[in-house]
Amino acid sequence: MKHSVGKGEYHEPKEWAAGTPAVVSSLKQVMSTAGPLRGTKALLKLNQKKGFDCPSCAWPDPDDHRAVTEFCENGAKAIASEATSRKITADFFRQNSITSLLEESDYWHDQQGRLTEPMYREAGSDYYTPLNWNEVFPLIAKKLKELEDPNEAVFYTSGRASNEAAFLYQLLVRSFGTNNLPDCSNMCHESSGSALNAAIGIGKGTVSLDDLHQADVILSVGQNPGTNHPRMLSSLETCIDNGGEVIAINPLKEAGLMGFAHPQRIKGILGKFSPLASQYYQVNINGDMALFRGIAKSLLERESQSPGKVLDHDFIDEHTIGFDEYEDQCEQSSWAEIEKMSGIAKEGIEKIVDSLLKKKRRFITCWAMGLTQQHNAVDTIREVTNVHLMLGALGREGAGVCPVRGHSNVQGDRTMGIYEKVPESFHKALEKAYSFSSPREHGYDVVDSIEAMQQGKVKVFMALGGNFLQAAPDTGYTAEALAKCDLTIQISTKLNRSHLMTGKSALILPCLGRSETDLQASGPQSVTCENSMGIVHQSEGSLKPASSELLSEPAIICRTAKALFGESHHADWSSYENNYDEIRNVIEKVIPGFEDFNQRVREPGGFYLPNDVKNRVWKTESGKAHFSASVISCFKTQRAERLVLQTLRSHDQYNTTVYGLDDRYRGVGQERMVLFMNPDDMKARALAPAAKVVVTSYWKAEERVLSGLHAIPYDMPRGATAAYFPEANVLVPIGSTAAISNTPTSKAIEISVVAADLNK
Ligand SMILES: Nc1nc2c(c(=O)[nH]1)N[C@H]1C(S)=C(S)[C@@H](COP(=O)(O)OP(=O)(O)OC[C@H]3O[C@@H](n4cnc5c(=O)[nH]c(N)nc54)[C@H](O)[C@@H]3O)O[C@H]1N2
Ligand SMILES: Nc1nc2c(c(=O)[nH]1)N[C@H]1C(S)=C(S)[C@@H](COP(=O)(O)OP(=O)(O)OC[C@H]3O[C@@H](n4cnc5c(=O)[nH]c(N)nc54)[C@H](O)[C@@H]3O)O[C@H]1N2
Ligand SMILES: [Mo]
Repeated sequence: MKHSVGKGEYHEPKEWAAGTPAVVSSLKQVMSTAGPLRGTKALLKLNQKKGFDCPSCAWPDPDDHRAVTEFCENGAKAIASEATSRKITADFFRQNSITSLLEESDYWHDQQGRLTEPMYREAGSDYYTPLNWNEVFPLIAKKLKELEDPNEAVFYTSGRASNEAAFLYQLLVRSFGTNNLPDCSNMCHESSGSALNAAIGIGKGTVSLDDLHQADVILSVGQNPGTNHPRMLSSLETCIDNGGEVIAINPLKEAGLMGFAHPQRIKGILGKFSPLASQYYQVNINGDMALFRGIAKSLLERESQSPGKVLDHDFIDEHTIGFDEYEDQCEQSSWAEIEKMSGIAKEGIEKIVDSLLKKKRRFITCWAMGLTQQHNAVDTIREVTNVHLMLGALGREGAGVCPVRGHSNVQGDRTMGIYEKVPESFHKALEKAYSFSSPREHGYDVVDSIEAMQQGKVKVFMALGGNFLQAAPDTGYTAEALAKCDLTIQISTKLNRSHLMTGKSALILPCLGRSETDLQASGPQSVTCENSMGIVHQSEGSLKPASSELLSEPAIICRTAKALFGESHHADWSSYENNYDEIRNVIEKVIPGFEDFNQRVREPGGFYLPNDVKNRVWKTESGKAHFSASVISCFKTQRAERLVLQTLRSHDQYNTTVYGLDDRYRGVGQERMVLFMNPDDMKARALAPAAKVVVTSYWKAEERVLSGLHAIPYDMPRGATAAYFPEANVLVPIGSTAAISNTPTSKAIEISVVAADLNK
């Protein structure tokens, strides 16, 4: 049954993902935006061994085979958005003032097409006017040179930048004298990096696709793969075909975790789906640490009943420290507390443990933003790791931890040194390759950058991709912060709100996308990326660039550097711009694991970076893996009657880029201003289905308000609510960040909800 909500409608959510509807939806999008010729050409090159890397998610390609259609619905949509035949020219900016563009939606912005020429907003003007590239770089250099201190500039990166662009960018920034290199990771998997580095000595996942296929159990926790990593569904299906089991832990029943119709198999095309998760636990928001503590407690109880038979004592003795403290901590956590925090009964937790112990104890935990964007995210991920350590489920076939990355090269950007606090070894290696002294003072992350801008400490803000304003928490506060900068510079492919809420003056520098031919003095260039599983591979675009004015990201960085540092500098920027092999030659010198980079990356499929955990080598201070003995916690509202809001992605968006207004799997069409609520929570507030509501968020003594959302009933735990990112970002308090990682807590915000007519 369909019901209206706002300008759209909602109905029962779906119980399986992909299949023919996914193919139809993606083809429709590609044909209507990129057109049949450009669109088909793009799709045929997507994720092929001699093609370009999908700019959507970081899920790996199969090692052994590539189907002609090695893409998913959402990859196709990402390509359609990039390869669109629509264009934004100088005329567009002549006709539309910045104020008028701000009135339009994010969806409308994306629909306008590709940016095609550099544009400048002079201080005091409400319009962008064209600026020749020859004037762009001296202008940036002048502004940077005028700063009293290099730390007055901030250089943001979004995770689509290639390894080559990222390496050059951090070299430019460190040569200039600062570590102010915030990135989207600060809002994304920073908590995973912080937790895993401390626990096992590497901030990345430890498994390959083969491991997922061999696992007895895959736990999918706090992620929505049907929308955000659709190609992961075929790995889940393969695991099940091989006799494995998938267990889902998520407050929402996500279609892509319940069933999958493989769009490349006859069965799937006919709409027959395979069930995926055999157990589904609708955990409370942020109840995961308690749930994993419950798993650990059950393992310990079973061990005491059958000593020596449950835990992997050899592994614990040889490879770990801190087990005794952890055991004590587990004893102190009561079942009552565990059940209350997680919202899952002991019987459910026991059932998970039965599955973990059933076969060879090969299990993999996959997670994404449901775990990382929480106050206790680092503790939670350490708790997950504790369970792996108890069963020795790390560094062996079919077992390990798998933070499922977001942006297609967000992991690679970190490997390349996009990090506000790179380790000393990185600075030393950089100094060995170039005669300069790399600055050691830690830089600002995303939240620190916003605070520094608010305090007037930042004069120039440059962004290599992304949409800082809409991605960051507390939209109003971030907008004010950006407005305090003298100059904001956005290197972008598509128009977004960060081009419109700017510093006093602003530059838009349009660049090539992944799918386009990148022609430099030495010929066509390829770049490289690292996926979620540490495989470095090549990506070469082949579409005609959207405009002859576009420069590549490496070219923009090299020309900025030349204007800033002059021709004689410790780095040979011209050679890097002319031939990206030269960039790879220096990456090889600076970053471990890239030996014979140019040669190895040209082999089909690329190469794996070394991952010591796979060999049970722990690069921690002690040389062992570390248990973490924290008191269990769960986000609690200050007032009992308040609710917890998580902000999440719909099916028709890529982060802040809104491709369409539907969220097909959750049954919502043509309306994004919705608030998913438990039906009883709606009744308790006398909210009729689709009622217009006013939401207030609370942080310490601060309040933030968003009106215009419509509440709809949804199957989720009492007390939990959900709304879409980025519309709901105005409610995410700037001060509310995860301990240690400083990641905004976009999945746990205290709110109250009242009917809009009551609020008058
Ligand atoms: N098509 C598409 N693909 C994408 C993206 C996109 O926007 N569109 N974004 C990319 C990026 S950068 C990233 S980081 C990833 C994001 O991938 P996800 O992390 O899957 O993205 P979210 O929509 O934030 O979904 C969070 C999931 O966590 C669940 N969740 C929320 N709170 C909790 C909790 O407390 N516990 C548990 N167990 N679950 C919880 C939500 O119900 C939801 O299913 O996807 C990447 N891929
Ligand atoms: N409330 C809330 N906030 C969140 C999240 C959440 O779940 N809830 N998720 C967080 C997460 S996980 C992330 S990763 C961040 C994402 O933060 P960002 O990475 O900053 O945002 P994106 O929306 O991915 O950036 C889209 C823009 O990138 C540009 N772009 C696209 N392709 C290219 C390219 O090839 N080169 C260049 N130079 N530019 C390009 C386009 O202009 C486009 O408008 O948002 C975070 N914010
Ligand atoms: Mo992300």
